[in-house]
Amino acid sequence: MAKLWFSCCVIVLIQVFEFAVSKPEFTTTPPLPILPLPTSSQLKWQRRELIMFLHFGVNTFTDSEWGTGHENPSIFNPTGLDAHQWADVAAKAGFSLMIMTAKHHDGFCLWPSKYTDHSVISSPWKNGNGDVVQELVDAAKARGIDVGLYLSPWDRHDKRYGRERLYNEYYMAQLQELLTRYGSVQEIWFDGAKGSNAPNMSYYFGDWFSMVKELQGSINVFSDAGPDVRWVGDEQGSAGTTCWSTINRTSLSIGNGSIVGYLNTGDPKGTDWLPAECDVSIRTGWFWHKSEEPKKLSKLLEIYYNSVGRNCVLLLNVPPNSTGLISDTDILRLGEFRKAIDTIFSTNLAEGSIIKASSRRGGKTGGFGPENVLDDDHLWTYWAPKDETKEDQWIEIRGKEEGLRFNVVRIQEAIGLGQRIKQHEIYADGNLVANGTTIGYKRLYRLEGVVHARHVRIRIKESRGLPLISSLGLHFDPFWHPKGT
Ligand code: FUL
Repeated sequence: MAKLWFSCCVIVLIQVFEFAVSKPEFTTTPPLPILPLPTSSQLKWQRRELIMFLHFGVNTFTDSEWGTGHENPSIFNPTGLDAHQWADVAAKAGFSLMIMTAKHHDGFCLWPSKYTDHSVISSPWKNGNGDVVQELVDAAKARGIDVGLYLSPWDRHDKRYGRERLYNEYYMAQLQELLTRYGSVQEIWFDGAKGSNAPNMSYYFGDWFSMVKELQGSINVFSDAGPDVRWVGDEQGSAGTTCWSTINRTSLSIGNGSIVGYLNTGDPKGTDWLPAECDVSIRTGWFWHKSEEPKKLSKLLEIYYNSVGRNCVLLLNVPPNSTGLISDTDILRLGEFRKAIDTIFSTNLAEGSIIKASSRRGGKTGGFGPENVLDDDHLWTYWAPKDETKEDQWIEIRGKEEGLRFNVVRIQEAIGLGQRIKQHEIYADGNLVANGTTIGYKRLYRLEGVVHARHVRIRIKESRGLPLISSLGLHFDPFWHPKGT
């Protein structure tokens, strides 16, 4: 009996011991977010980096930028229109979304709207049976590209313009057509532009935005003031060197020239997540003109660094010509542009290096170590220092024997938990090579020359809460020749 009692005790002890040993270990939790945060649609938008804009309409046939509204629809006849060519060009250049001017300021509609005859219906193209929006949607779908639409609020043709309620009803009726007939629409573009002598009337933005959200759950609404994506404040494709995705929407209004500086930089104290989109044309004009050529590759790259490299998305306009095709010169230039971006960024010269940091949240097993900045996840795995923020915070890439040779530095923040970094410096072997303010989703620096160093240190000098770095890259840009080199 005593023997049995002893065996039972031993078994119980073993079980208790086993439980104690195999007790599940809990890992360190992520830090609290710093509000405001992006919505999932805004995050998806940010990761696109490149969006294609297509300005197309009666202006394509009249060699003008702002149509008068008196154009005869008979001039619209793009006999060789092939939206599959557009989508092909977009896919090859790496655009995941195409936004087309369904109606520009001239009021001519590229789809057969029920509410006006100033549209493709009255044109000779496909004997009035064509629908450019449908063609775009079908071609984009076939290439796995998303679609966005631009519907100009300012309408120089329609007689209802200036009669406030009537025009707002007309505009909303067209919005309903566009957002119910063509499947999923991922972005809608509300342009604040309006001629100085246009009739004075209010647009019912509150009604428009509510209806858009009702009809398309995952859409991003662009305007000077959002609500999902803001204008960057210029048409050169250049964000501020400081560029917050946060801003105060209450300080914004649509079509107000005095806020362009604020739009360009955003606001670290902003209570709204409203990232900036940089719209610029590959040519001088937005519409196709026979006399114009695409910008040089070096200019396009400069635009890329000043937009995508400053926490924004680049909306690059590539206008179809009067045949209805994207011109060969533009296709060639886009091909060069894509190739250059791939050449620069497909190799991370920091790969294989040892990464050190001032501290790490949760210690060695916490899951927030600096090695996270070299994986493929640029959002949800990141380096986080430990909670006490008093000491100097840095992360360092230590190259192998042969050292690191680069002229571009890429830094990305884990923006899913808010935009945080306010000031930072980059050192190569102890020498300052670049410094700046915001980082956001992606910050790119082209350096003054090629740097050859054993270590590269990013020092975070100021941030809202803990800085969280999701990715670091050292790259070589063979196309970059700074002045004087
Ligand atoms: C401006 C318009 O007036 C231009 O024609 C173009 O559409 C550009 C994207 O926005 O405000």
